[in-house]
Amino acid sequence: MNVSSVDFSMGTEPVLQRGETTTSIGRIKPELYKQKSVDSEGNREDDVKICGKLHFTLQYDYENELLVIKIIKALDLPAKDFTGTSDPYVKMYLLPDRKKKFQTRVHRKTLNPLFDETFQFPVAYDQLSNRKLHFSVYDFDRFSRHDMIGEVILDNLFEVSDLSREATVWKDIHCATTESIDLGEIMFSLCYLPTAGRMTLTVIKCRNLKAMDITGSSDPYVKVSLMCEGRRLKKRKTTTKKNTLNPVYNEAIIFDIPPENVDQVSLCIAVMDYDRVGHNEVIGVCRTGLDAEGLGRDHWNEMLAYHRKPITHWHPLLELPGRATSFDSQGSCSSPKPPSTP
Ligand SMILES: [Ca+2]
Ligand SMILES: [Ca+2]
Repeated sequence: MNVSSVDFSMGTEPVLQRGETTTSIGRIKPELYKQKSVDSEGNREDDVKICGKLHFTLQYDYENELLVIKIIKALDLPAKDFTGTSDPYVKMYLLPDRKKKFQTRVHRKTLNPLFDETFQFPVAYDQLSNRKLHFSVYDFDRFSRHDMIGEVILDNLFEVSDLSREATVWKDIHCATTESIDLGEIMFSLCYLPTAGRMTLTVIKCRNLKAMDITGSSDPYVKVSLMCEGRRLKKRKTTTKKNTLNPVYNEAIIFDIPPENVDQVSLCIAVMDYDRVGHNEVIGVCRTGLDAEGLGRDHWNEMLAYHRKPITHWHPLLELPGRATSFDSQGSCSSPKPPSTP
């Protein structure tokens, strides 16, 4: 298809068609999504499964005001790939700040990776007691979403020592659960009216969004792009909700898409953090359309199968694909073995 010849003649009302919203909201099926915060709060401790161990050291550099973390290795990770192995790497935050993130190189085909990498978080000593160290262990996959294997959270940085000397730490890795989706989730409905050639996406709400600001919160808005063969045809956004990780929108976004074009387009949905100063940043993205993966594709198909009915689902937010690509192209995956350490 020749993209430039497509004329989708988009609707001009970007947000909040009152009638639309009410209809969409009225038809949310509770069985399609679970209120996790309610269901799983009580017995969380008992439910924690262990999937390996993480070995690292901690030390505070008083002179330069840096928390120095050396990730040494992980042991006994679970296999995430068909080959019976995994391609692990570790991501790290010093919560509540999530703008600064470090990650190790990827180690191919091993369940006992030797990382041996050192990272430094700039932080004043008197702030350390307010911060938590968060490690998440991932399995790299070249062609799909990277699976989260598990996580380690160090609530109290002084748990092991006063950090004036290098402290060695071994921690159990807690298996990833739906609670550990680390960028958050978005709920939206899709509804297609073939006779009118109109698609309505209603952004309902988000939950457990990643905090992007030093306050431990974000100022989220949702940007929706109508894509066709890699090109953005149209862009719409919701209002911004200040200082929240669980924003509620209930805002409808309408695209005019003739039935003959519905197979050629997809939607890229990005949850963004608004910043008064500097660039707004992407918290996470998800896609829906025939060429999307998994739930993104299923949701689109469901919309096409049930015309005129708003179909609602929660979607996990993923990292911007560009980041995974750039980190792949650094060559971190090309060597089959980690560099030998003397
Ligand atoms: Ca893998
Ligand atoms: Ca912000």
